[in-house]
Amino acid sequence: MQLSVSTRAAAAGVVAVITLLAGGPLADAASAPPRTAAAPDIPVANVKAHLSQLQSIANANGGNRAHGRPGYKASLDYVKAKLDAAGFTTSVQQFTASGRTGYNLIADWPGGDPGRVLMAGAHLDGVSSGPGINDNGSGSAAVLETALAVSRAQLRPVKHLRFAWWGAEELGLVGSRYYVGRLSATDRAGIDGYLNFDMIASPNPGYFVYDDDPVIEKTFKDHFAGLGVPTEIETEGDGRSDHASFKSAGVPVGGLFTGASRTMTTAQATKWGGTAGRAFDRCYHSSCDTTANINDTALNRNSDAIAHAVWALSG
Ligand code: DTR
Ligand code: ZN
Ligand code: ZN
Repeated sequence: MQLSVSTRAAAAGVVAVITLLAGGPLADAASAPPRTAAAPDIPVANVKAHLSQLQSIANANGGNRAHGRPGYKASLDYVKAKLDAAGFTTSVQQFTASGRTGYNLIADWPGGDPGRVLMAGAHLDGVSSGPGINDNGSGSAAVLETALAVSRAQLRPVKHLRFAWWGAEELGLVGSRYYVGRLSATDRAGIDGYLNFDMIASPNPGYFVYDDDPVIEKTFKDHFAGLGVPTEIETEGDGRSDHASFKSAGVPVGGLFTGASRTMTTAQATKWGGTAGRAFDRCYHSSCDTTANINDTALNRNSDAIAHAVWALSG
């Protein structure tokens, strides 16, 4: 049957649509994720499941996950197993602190430019007085779930992605300092940025953004602004978490924080809906830092912000 020109054009359009829907070559081109595809939502239920595992580990190991105690190595083994199963290349770096063996866990996502590394990390140890679920199970679990999301997406960023879980932060940033101290000058220069997440689900949460590097800071601030969540600059003290050693080595750093023992002001409570005059985390470094010491909204928002930054900054 002879078709007119306009009918052929219409038919071609229909074929193209069918091809696209059928996953033909057009679909391949159209469905291939662009390099800067938006980050996926991080299921907060998954993050909370990791926190439950860390709580169980503490319960089974004297109530804590502190450096040099069984609960720390059990925490590391849990995180490592998840990453190995998801296709990461993991390595465990040993060091000694206060006469006890400590461990850093490093997980590399295969691919990307080895000379342009984006890192995201959190300290995995807690204090000896409690299970350390907000400090810092929250950062550890959110970084873990972000790494698993990279695997689920089979992300192929321009930069090489490396995730890290530090030991002995509570003894004085020991594990991260050990890692940075053993980097060659070339490896150090090859780290484009380090993102740190230490206490990101405090029960009376503030939304604080590190202001060390303007590009990283803007990435987080714009993300929260898009959600209508006001943020403040983290001012509780430079050098008080694992980004400090990277910053000292000249690596651009950034991160998120929901507050520790300082009290929330009236202005902050108006801004964030918290409780003025109450500490951001009343269980900071205490036995009550359990899975009950977590604000789910803050955990959810910050987990999604971490994924957004990893996707956006890894190109
Ligand atoms: N040093 C962290 C808690 C902490 C206190 N101030 C800040 C500022 C930025 C990040 C973390 C912190 C700890 O006790 O693990
Ligand atoms: Zn702490
Ligand atoms: Zn901490």
